[in-house]
Amino acid sequence: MVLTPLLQEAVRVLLRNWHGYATVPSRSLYPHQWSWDSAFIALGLQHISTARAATELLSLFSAQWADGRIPHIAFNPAVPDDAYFPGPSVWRSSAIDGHPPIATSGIIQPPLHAVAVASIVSQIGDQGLSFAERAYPCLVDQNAYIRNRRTVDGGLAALVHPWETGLDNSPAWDRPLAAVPADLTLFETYTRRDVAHAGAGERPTDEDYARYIRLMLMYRDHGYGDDWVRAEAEFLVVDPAFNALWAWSELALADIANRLGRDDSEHVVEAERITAAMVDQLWSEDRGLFLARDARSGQQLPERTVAGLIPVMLPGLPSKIVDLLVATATGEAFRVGAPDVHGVPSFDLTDVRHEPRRYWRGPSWLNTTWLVARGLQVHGHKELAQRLDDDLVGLVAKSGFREYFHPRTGRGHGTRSFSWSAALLIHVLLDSD
Ligand code: 2M8
Repeated sequence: MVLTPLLQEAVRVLLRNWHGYATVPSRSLYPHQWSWDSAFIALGLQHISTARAATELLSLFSAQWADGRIPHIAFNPAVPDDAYFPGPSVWRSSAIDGHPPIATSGIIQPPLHAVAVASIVSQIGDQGLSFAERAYPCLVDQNAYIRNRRTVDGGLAALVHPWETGLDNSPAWDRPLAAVPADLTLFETYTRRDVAHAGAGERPTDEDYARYIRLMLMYRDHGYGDDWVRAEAEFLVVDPAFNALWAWSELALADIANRLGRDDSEHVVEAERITAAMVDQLWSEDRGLFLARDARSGQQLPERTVAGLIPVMLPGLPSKIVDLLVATATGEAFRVGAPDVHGVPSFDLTDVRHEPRRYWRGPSWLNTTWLVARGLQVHGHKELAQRLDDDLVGLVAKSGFREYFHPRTGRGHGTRSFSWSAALLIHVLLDSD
């Protein structure tokens, strides 16, 4: 296969960020293994080496807790404790019964891993079955943890920390976070490391960080207990993107079960159940997309964010909802497909809080752009999906493998040589599905 210079550079980014058994999102800003990053990374890695893509995911699964949770960070023991904040000495996972052999965080991230495993298994064919046999029980336990330990009334999963959503400082979390005290004296004890690697104007604020640290310390000090957190946490939200990815992962599990000659029916039923609950509880006809919900107050959170478009990937959605989602995606809030907008902006372009350079408050990210594109494809909107794939390639061609991009100018922001930007470029250009 002849690789274009852009593909060659993407491969180089992934090779440089590989640390022996997994890939760091970025050598400087994120020097450990992150959960949902590894799923995106494996989708790209499989085109370079299916064995390496399988190793990426199996490494993460070796950090799974006895209760089934796959932690959002698996720390690399070779990296100094203070290279990333909060590091292993702050999370203290080794104090927990059933902790894995390496240090980890104690929260989770969106469960995209079954989708990555199913993709790799279909690429390898029958020789992939031994990988599928190893991965399947880990994935089943991951989803059982979400269902048994994280659902709230109505049966959808609730998240206990903005980091669990993956869209950390999304404006959708502003209201629920307002109930969490921001104690800036924390920074007399702790030092943020992120702002040494990316501009402070492109990262969450100190107030946000103080709240993030308070929430993690409280969960930690209650033994990462889910009965406590669902009853007492200061932050508890139901996120449409997380729940959609959970349903999608059940569909991927059905696919894997089929290949392994097992009964797939419980996965199919679970995907249908989650989809129906989302339509019932998170769909907003008025706003034309899915909205997050504050599980403590029961209030819908009105912000239009990319997380509300991501459920378009669910094949079981009523066609009227799909039509409205497409109208919202192409309308004034996101302007998908317009000549002067690149990718899917993470937040409503018309909202006064839109910040085109600040992290999850406006920039276009390649992972969420890719997810929306896949959803559009599922429902036959091939041209729009292709336009987003072209945007993804165009953003990298113009600005490099940046973490996120200004939605109007296409300029790159955040860290450089970012792994999922490289992996998804490879996947979009080389995937034959
Ligand atoms: C960002 O989140 C981490 C905390 O998990 C951070 O800001 O330090 C988010 O973009 C998240 O979605 C991503 O998984 C992580 C690593 O790329 O970085």
